[in-house]
Amino acid sequence: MNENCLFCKIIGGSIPSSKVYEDEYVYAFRDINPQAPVHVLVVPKAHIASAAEINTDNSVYVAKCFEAITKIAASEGLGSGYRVITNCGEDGGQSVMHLHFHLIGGVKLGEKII
Ligand code: DGP
Repeated sequence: MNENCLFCKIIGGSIPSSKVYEDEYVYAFRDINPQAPVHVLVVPKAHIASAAEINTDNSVYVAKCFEAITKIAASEGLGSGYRVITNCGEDGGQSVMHLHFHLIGGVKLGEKII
């Protein structure tokens, strides 16, 4: 928990969110500015600043995020496919410095990422 972190505050409930999924390791909620019919942010409950901070001590949270993504994709009706994105650092377009995975779907996405 980082008291200055927006997503830590959302996980802790002091900032409201539209929760989609929660377990011991993961919290998932709808993006405030959705880019597709389904746009869920999947967030580890541990404060990991970005993908650049993943290591052997915290990688269980990453695995749990992807286990959650499989469940959320099913519950959101994304059986025909979806995209998972993590922005990392300034050049990667990351605006909230707490690791998160964008789960995007509900529409046929283009083949290009950028
Ligand atoms: P990124 O640019 O990859 O760091 O993505 C951050 C995302 O977080 C962005 O798509 C908008 C979303 N976001 C920012 N503030 C809030 C918030 O207060 N609530 C929710 N639900 N989403 C937020």
